[in-house]
Amino acid sequence: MKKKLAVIALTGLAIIAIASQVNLEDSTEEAQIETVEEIEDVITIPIKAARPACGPNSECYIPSYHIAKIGETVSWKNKDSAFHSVTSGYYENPDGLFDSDHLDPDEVFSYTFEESGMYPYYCTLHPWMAGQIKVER
Ligand SMILES: [Cu+2]
Repeated sequence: MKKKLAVIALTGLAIIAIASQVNLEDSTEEAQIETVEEIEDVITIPIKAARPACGPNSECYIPSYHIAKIGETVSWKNKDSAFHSVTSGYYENPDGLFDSDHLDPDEVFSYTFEESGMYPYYCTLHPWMAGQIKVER
């Protein structure tokens, strides 16, 4: 009788173990899909971009170099808890093409590039934040 109970208990544990494993795999897959979509569509201003050594590889816009096609709309999302901007030109030398002004946390700025060329941009609040968009035919 004791043996039978033990077998039942073990079977129960095995089912629970299998069930929880399946759940784990499902949620991991979903998380990966979301991450890939975000990287492809949006340039990210990472957490702590307000500090000089921001982001992995010291990138303050991720990616800091992006190649777009003519007519493509590029979006930037501020994932930091501080204000930032996406302003065309170089620090203290804006060229007037586009300017997000101060982006709140989680706010998105988008700009559509109509001509080929190199487009440098920066953050008006943090001199170390800079990126480039290359627009091709
Ligand atoms: Cu900034």
